[in-house]
Amino acid sequence: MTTMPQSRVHELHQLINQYNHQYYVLDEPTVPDAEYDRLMNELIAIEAKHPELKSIDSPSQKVGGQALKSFSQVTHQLPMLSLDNVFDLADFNAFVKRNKDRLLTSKSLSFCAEPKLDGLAVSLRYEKGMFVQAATRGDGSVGENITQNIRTIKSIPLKLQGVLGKDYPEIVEVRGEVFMPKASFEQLNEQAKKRNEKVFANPRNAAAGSLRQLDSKVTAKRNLAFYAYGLGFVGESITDTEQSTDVLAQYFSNSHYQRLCQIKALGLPMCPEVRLLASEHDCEAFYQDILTKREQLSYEIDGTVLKVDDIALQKKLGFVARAPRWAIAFKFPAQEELTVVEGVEFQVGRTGAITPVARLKPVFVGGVTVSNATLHNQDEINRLGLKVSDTVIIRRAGDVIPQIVSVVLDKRAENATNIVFPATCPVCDSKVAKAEGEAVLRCTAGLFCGAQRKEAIKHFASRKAHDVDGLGDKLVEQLVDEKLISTPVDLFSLTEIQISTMERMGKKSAQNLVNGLIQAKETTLAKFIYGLGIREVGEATAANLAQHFLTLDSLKAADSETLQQVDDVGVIVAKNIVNFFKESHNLTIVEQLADIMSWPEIVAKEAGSLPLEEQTFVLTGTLSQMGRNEAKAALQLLGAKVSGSVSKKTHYLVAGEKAGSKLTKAQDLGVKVLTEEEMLTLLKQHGIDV
Ligand code: 5U1
Repeated sequence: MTTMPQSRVHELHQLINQYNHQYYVLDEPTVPDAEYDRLMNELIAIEAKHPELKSIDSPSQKVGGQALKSFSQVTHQLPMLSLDNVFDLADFNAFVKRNKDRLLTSKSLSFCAEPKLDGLAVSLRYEKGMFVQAATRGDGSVGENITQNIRTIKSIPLKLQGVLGKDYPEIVEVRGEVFMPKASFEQLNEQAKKRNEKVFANPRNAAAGSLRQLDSKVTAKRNLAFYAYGLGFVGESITDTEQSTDVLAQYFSNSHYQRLCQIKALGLPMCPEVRLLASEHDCEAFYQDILTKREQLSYEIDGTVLKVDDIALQKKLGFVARAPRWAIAFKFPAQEELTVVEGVEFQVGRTGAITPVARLKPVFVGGVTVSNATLHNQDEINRLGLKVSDTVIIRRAGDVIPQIVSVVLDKRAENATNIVFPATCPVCDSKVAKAEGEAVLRCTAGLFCGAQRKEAIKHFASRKAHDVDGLGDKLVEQLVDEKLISTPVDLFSLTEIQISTMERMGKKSAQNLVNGLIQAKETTLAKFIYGLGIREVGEATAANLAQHFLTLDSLKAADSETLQQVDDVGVIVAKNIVNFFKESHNLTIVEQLADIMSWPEIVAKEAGSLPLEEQTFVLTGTLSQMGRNEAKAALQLLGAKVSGSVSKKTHYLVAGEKAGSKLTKAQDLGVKVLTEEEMLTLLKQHGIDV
């Protein structure tokens, strides 16, 4: 029996709407993406063949339609309000006191507490349950008609759930925030960078840019999301113009929190972090809790919103200018600030990379004072269009290193000067060069360059390499400057007397260092390889190389093809390894070190003998009981592959604290997520006790 196209279209509407609702509103996807795509493609194909079956509420309408010439204007039936801000507890308490005084009460107030999303406020209008119009806030009275664009947002239903006249009246306006999830923002900017296009400074700008598209097909590709935060105009009949309190009371609860739950039941997404708090005394804990979770959330927020929950009290409290008296935004400390680039210095790293570093007028941002920011390379400077003396937006979020987001061109000083890269190495004056296809300029002198020599020795002595006790960065710098050492080999002939002549080095610390060096002589082949500091050979790659080649001699002799048989080693890493061992002075150092140091013989593993073989792990977030690299090495010891990015091939994501976009992606792909504890248990089960 063949199904009639009409009934199949009906069936597809129901299925796709149901899957959208499960995915976006309930956060419980029930079918894989591929199945969803198949159904959507089937619907699009039927509609193309039978245009008469294409209705305004078809889920296929979410792919965008005809481009507009301009946005028309929409007058809001009820004004779209904004919020007053507070930044500390004293001001929040003053807000509560003002409200209690006004209400002539000393009783506690219950609050609806919400994260404050960093997006754009919009008003969505449903008539007889059908989505008919969406508008931006604009000036609060008149906004722009962005209906076509909002239609493309997958989580916004084109039809309300429930029964007209029972669950909702003829007119329902829902207000909320359109935003771009962090992962989508990062992906969008990655693509823009690859195409040499302008990147967005933050998810809010990306969301705004995506909503202001006249061509809704562009918006449809942007993966925007929406969380409702309240009701706008609600009317019994399409012709109603005045807000009736009776209609509101007939259909909706007298608690703001419950109203949000009702909006959710109508099919619109509600932020899962929203809470009903019994008293104003719980608001600070909510603020702190959300602040702690901030980095882990898949969307950007800049504070919390606290609303007197009782609608009757809201009505009594009323409004001042454009903001309600009954709600306040309790904002987090700013993560973005303005400052001035006072100069640019160039640092030379271990691999000779010359990195421009902006010296900033010190500024307090994200909870700390920032006075430097890396500019990465020439491409980044070009992308920013940065000059010395420019006013810039600096961003510091969580533990991430501060970044210059953009230049404020309106504030450009007349004396702003171009940033010029040095023609020779700023440390050793040797030639500098840029390898083909690389954005980084490098000093070509290798270990003849003082800066590279220092960095190479610091790397050799670092915790993840030979962990030389008592040899800090400052001491390495002094020893090199005093010409007592120029390669890691020289470390092993330092005497206590020589060491004790260095600043702040007494007899005891000199003895400690000599002992530390004696201990460092006993190592493993993996650490030995890692300690050489070959470009892009990290701990994991070094461990894989050791396990594959078993001896230093076979690694030294390996050609590019052989090297590429090793996990994690691609063309570039293989080339770096071959080039490293081609350099005669590198070879001399490696041979001298190999004479001084020793490591146990490695026994070749039998295929299939390791418990986590064929299992791919990704580690993300901060692990509290061990470093990420330690965890990686432990998993690799059990045969696991540890990759840097989540894909369909990932078996497990280990999510530490403040896990971000990788966690979201893993959840989207249905990858199993392990906590740090679960990973430790797994390691323990296989004999690795941390
Ligand atoms: N989460 C949230 N954001 N936000 C913004 N709630 C909320 N409420 C708002 C606004 C402007 O206004 C209502 C208090 C009317």
